[in-house]
Amino acid sequence: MISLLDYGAGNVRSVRNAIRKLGFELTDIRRPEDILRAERLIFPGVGAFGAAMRRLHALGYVEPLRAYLAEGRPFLGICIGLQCLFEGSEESPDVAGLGLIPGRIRRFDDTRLSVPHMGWNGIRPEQDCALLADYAGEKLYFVHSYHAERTAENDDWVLATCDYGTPFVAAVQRGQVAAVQFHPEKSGAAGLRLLERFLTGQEATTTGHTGPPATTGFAKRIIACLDVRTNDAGDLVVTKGDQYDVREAGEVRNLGKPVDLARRYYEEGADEITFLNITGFRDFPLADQPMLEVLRRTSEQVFVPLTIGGGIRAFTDTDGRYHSALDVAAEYFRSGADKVSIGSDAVYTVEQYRDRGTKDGSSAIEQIAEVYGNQAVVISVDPRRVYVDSPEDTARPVIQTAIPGPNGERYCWFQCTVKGGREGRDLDAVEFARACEALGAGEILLNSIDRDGTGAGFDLELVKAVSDAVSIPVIASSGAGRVEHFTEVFNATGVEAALAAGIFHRREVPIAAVKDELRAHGIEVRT
Ligand code: 1PR
Repeated sequence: MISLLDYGAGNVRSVRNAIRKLGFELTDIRRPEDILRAERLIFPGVGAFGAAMRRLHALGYVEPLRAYLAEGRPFLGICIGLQCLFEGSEESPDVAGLGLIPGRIRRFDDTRLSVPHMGWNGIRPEQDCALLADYAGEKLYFVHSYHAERTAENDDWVLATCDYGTPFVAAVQRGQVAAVQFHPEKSGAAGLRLLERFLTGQEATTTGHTGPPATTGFAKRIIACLDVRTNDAGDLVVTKGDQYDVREAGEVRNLGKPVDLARRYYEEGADEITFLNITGFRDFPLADQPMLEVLRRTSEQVFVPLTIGGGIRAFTDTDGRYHSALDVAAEYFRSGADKVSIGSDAVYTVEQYRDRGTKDGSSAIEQIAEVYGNQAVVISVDPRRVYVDSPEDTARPVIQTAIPGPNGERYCWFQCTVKGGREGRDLDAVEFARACEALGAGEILLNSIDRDGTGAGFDLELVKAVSDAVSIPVIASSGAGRVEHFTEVFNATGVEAALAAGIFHRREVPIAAVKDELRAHGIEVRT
C-alpha cells in the first residue's frame, strides 16, 4: 500500500495514474497521524515552495513528516517535494523548509536562460544506487524555476545532478529517503521504471553498476498536436485544416479518435501532446464533457506532459452562472492537463493591458499563473501575415521579408487573430508575445495561419522575430512537411520545441525519423 501526501493544492492526478498503471493501490494521507502509519510515502509537492510549506503547517503535517523522515522510512519526494526537504528557498525567503538537507533553493538566472527550465534533460547519477542505476544520460522531464545547489554540506545526499546553465541537484537520497526534481510520472518509460523501483522497495539497494560518464544535454522537444472538434455526426474527432479550414467537400475532416491518436504518439516518442479544442471559443468548455473525458482517459495511458487549449476564459453559462477562467482551467487540470493554452482571451487581455499600461491581476493569464505557476500557462497565438509596401503604411512594427507579398510587397507584420483565425486584430504577434511574458505566461505556442497544413516549412521569419523577443520558451508550429523543416527551425531560431500535426496524423513522417534527423545534425533530442 502506497500513501500519497496530496495536500489539495494542485493536480497530482498523473502521479496517481502512474502508480495505478504500475499495479499499486493508493491511500491518501488525510490526517497527521496517517503519515506515521504509512509504509511508503510519496510527496508530489505542487505549486510554490512557500505555499506548499504553509499548507503542510496548516494541516499539522510538518512534525509527523519530520519524524517519518528522521526515522529514514521509505519516502519519495517529487519536484517541490524535493525542494521542501531543504532549509529554505529564494522563492519564499520568509518560509522555512523541513530542514532535513542543508542548503537553500535558488532561482535560475533568467538573464541567460529560458526560465522555467521546462523539458527533457539528461541526468548524471552520482551514487551507485538502484533507483537511478543505468540512468546515465537518460532524459527526464523537468519543469521548475528554482533548483537545489550541491555544496560540501549536502554532498552526501546528492544522488544525481543535471546541468541547465549551471549544475544543480536532480535527485537526492540517503537510505530509503529519496527525492527527485524531475517528474517521473511525466517522463515516459524512464520515469515509470524509477517509480516502479521505489514502489517495489528497491530504492536502497546498490547495483555495482558504474555507468559511462554522462553528458546531460537539454533536448529540443517534438510535440504532436491534435486539433479536436465535434464533427457533423456529433462525434469528437481529431481534425486538421489547411490554413485553418478543416472542411473538405463540406465535411469536417476526421483523422481519428483523440485518445487513440494521443496514445500512438506517446508510444512513438512524442515529448508532449497538445489538444486544441478548436471550437472552444464558441462553446462553453465545461459543458463539453467529452473533451474532459478525453483528457481523463488520455492521462491514464500517456505519461508525458499534456496541454489542452480552447475556450479558456470567463464564461456565464445558460443558467446564468458565472465561471471564471480559473474555474475552467481548474477543471482541465483536475482532468489530467499539465498545462492549459489560452488563445483568443489572451489577445483581448493584451489589448486591454496595452491600453491601460499596467497589470491588474484580473486576466486569465495572471490568475492561472498565480495559482498553478507560470509553467502551466501556454499562450497559443494564430498570426497571419499582413503585407505592406512600406513601414509607413502601418502603425504596427514590420519586418523586411524575404517572402514577398502577392503584389511584390517587401514588408509585413504578423497580425494576431481570434476565434480560430476568423477575426484579425490590431495587434502584432511580437508585441503580443512580449506582453504575455510580462503578464506571467510560461510558454508561447506560435502557430501561423499562412503555413498551417501547407507542408511548406515553419515561417522562420515569424518564429525568429517572436523567439528573439521573449525569454520564455517558444514552440514553433504550422507548416512542417519534411524532417528537414525541424532541423531548419532549430538551427535558424532559438525555439525550444517544434510542433506538427498533419504529417504525423497522415503517417507521412514518423516522430522517430524527425528525431534521427535532428540527432544526425547534432541537435539534442530524447530518444
Ligand atoms: O481561442 O482560446 O478558444 O483557443 C482555440 C485554439 O484552437 C487556439 O489554440 C487555436 O490555435 C486553435 N484553432 C482554432 N481554430 C483552428 C483551426 O484549425 N481551424 N487550430 C485551430 C489551430 C493550428 C495548430 C496546428 C499547427 C500544425 N491549429 O495547432 O496543429 O498549425 O499543423 P500542421 O503541422 O499540420 O501544419 P481559444
